[in-house]
Amino acid sequence: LEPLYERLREILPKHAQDVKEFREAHGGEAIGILTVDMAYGGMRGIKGMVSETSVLDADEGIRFQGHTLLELQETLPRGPGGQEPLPEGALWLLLTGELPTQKETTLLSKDLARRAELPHHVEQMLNNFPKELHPMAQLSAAVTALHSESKFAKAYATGDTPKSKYWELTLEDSLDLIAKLPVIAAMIYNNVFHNGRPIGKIDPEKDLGANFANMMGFTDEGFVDLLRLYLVIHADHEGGNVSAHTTHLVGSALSDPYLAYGAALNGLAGPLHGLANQEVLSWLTKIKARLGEKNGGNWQENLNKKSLSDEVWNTLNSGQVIPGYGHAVLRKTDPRYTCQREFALKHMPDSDDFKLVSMLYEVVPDILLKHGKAKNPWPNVDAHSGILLQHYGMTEMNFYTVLFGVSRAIGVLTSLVWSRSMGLPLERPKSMSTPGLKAFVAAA
Ligand code: FAM
Repeated sequence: LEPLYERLREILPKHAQDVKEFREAHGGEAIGILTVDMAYGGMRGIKGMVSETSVLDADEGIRFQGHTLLELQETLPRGPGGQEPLPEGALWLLLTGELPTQKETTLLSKDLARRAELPHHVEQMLNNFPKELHPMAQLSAAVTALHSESKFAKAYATGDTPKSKYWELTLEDSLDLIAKLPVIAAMIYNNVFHNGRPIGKIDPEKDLGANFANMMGFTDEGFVDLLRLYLVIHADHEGGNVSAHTTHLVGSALSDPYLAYGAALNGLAGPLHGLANQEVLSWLTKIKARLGEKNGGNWQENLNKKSLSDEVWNTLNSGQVIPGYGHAVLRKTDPRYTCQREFALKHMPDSDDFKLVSMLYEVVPDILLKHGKAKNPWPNVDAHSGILLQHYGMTEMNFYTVLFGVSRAIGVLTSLVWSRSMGLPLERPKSMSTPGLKAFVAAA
């Protein structure tokens, strides 16, 4: 992987120097105001951290190193026989800021295949977990246990590793982890849902998405391509979301990438973050059951805007959120939703589940606007992903967030490499108590 390292040895130190000069010239300039509501309100709108890999625009959605997802679907190298971009290409782009060639992407695919093997103790641990333990808890435990492999932690412990070497060691661990995640995920999938069926061997000639699909027992080209797309669009969503911010925060203590990402996965497992994709599917399943209740299970016959509106209102009136809708930053339809909708229009236009999701898209935003709480009534990434997986036979919904977890590593770990290259310090914002805030406001 020398060409990638060579490129990064040019790019990252230059960027760190640029940041140094920028801070020297403008370090004291104000970039926003803070209000009492922001302190209580989950820090929404506070520009309080730097993340170089991607930026989220409220209307337009995410850009990876300046490129929209739509552009990336056109420009990133594709897998053999596929139409969707390769996650390895997104990884190269997020790391370097440059679009990779097909050759560079293939180089990365081969390198990741070489790094994929798990240590025996992690395999053993995964095989010993009870099937009832949620797949996300299994994933985060296994990632944390991979700490035994950390090159960063080993080098740091010697006491004579200069700070200038931190980013390379972080990158080594990050590539190892990104390569091992599909293997861990496939083992969890096969153990929990397929009686411990062996995952087979990684094929060094295949890309990450194809190997991942094959290890879980899927060979359909359509599924392989969907998985590639899935792994690209979930990879990064700027720095403030729970999984990215956790990686950044824990990594800022110089905990190695395995410890930092293990922590992030515990945040991704929450229903307001990554677990929403599982929640959407169980919500859709309940809606279908109710629509089919008086109809011998034939829910399709009762599917209309009126019956769906009633279901949406029922959910809201019982005090629950509509999973897959709303966002802390976005104020329009998530382009990650649109990518998946386009995929469905191409590959499964006649699917009943797709009709259901499409009709919800017509119904939910108006209802959320009438309900008057959510600042964003539009769908996010999680509103769509489940039914695509169902279509290809991956029906086990409590596994879905694990796929998100395999993908999210690509963005947040590359961001961690950038952070180490810039020498960003321990993150430690100031917190206040309510009496302290009241006194501050009274004195102002
Ligand atoms: N359904 C019903 N109420 C909603 C809602 C939704 N989909 N989205 C927001 N609200 C409510 C929210 O609960 C809050 O109510 P309270 O004042 O009673 O606490 C109010 O509207 C204002 O919230 P907001 O400012 O619009 O949203 P937040 O920034 O606080 O939260 C989300 C953002 C994503 C947590 C929220 O929209 C939500 O709970 N959505 C459903 C869960 C979901 O889809 N999460 C996945 C997000 C996704 F992009 C990801 O991380 N993978």
